[in-house]
Amino acid sequence: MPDSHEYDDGNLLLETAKPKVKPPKRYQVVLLNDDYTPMDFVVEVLQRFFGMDEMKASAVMLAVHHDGKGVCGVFSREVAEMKVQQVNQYSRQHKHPLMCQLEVA
Ligand code: TYC
Repeated sequence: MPDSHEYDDGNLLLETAKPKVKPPKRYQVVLLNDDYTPMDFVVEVLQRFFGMDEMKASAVMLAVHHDGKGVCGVFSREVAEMKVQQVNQYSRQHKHPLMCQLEVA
């Protein structure tokens, strides 16, 4: 049996190609409020892991304190997962219940 391409009648068939790559999803790293983690510790976490200066970190910490949760940053999945793990591990090491989680942006 010959290959099907040998039956090619020479007509060019043009189809609209579907885009092969979608833009990568972005992931929000979200900090949750709790009643026990000291405010200073949250500010330190935001500076250490998210590169915020003290003013920005204080503003984000207070927003989380008042609203229940808040976005620390938006990253690729790999980077967001790493930040969540680092923040949660750092908080456990310091015996604070501070929780950080990942959400699709
Ligand atoms: N609510 C905490 C307190 O009053 C402070 C706090 C802010 C804790 C933000 C967690 O993600 C947080 N000490």
